[in-house]
Amino acid sequence: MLIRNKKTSDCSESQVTDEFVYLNRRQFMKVTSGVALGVGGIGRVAAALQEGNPLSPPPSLKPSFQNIVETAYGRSDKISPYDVATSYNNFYEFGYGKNDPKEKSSQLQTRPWTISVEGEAGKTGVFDLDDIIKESLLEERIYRLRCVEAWSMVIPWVGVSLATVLKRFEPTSKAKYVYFETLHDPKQMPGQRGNGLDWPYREGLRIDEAMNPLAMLAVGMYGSILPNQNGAPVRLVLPWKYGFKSIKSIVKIRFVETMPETTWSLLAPSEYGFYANVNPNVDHPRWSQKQERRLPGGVLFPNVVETKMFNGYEEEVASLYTGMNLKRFY
Ligand SMILES: Nc1nc2c(c(=O)[nH]1)N[C@H]1C(S)=C(S)[C@@H](COP(=O)(O)O)O[C@H]1N2
Ligand SMILES: [Mo]
Repeated sequence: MLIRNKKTSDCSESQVTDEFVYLNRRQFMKVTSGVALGVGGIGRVAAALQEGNPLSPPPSLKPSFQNIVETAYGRSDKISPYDVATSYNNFYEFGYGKNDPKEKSSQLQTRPWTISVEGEAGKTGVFDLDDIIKESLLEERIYRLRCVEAWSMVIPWVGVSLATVLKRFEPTSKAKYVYFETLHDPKQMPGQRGNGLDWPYREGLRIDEAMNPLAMLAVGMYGSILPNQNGAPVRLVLPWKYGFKSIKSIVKIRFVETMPETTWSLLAPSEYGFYANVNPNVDHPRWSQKQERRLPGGVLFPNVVETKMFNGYEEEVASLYTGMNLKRFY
């Protein structure tokens, strides 16, 4: 995603395409000439491919969860390698490069971790994460993650249905939306020290979207705890929406009556809407959303796939948007 830098002129070209070309050139060099390059971004993808798609977290992380309930979600999708999902990230609190989150997030303190629950609900207050999400209720769901930048991955998440958690706070009839906030701590999050986004990172959902069974609060992936770069210790996963809605490292949940302001729609309202449903028929103003690169992929095998309406979850979520003009409410 592009960060608008007010001090320099706006990017003239599609930076998405530029980055694609740039990363693939690096991978091409690696594959064809064997030149030792700094491993990072797609370089890691190539490395993962050569090592035979390691799908598991490193042994040091295992075992971390017992008795995760398997679900039917995504059983037919080919899972992205663990190394790719944990080294090609967007988590701007740790920098704007795809490898920054992995390289700069290792010091993030994820325990104890509290979430402040506020607003239109019967039970509000500050809760410990381990009291909100009981390990005995964890399930695994394999979901496609489609970034607005036109790449995607398939990730086996570990977590619980968002609705189950939200209902326990007893939202009132005034709770029409729910708002989420990421930790704001420039000491731990170097990306928050400079210019960039207007911190803290903020997201929101209509309450019926939040209560849809697909919406998930994840605390793990690949059978193990969430790596910091993927939003430890707890994040949203909303597979029918562009990745930026899936807010990481959540510290606040607020039930509200009116549509909350969200980071990306505040920054560039003509480019990033509140709904941000994956939609191949609504292009981003600067690039097409008809296709996506399913990672890993390279210059020889770019692995481009057609983007599906609601990222292929139409059956589960289309009824949320009946009668809505999805070109207008993008
Ligand atoms: N707090 C926070 N949450 C965030 C982001 C971020 O920069 N900060 N990036 C978003 C974007 S653009 C995407 S695509 C996904 C990426 O999740 P992943 O790195 O686990 O693949 O996280 C989303 N959640
Ligand atoms: Mo994204």
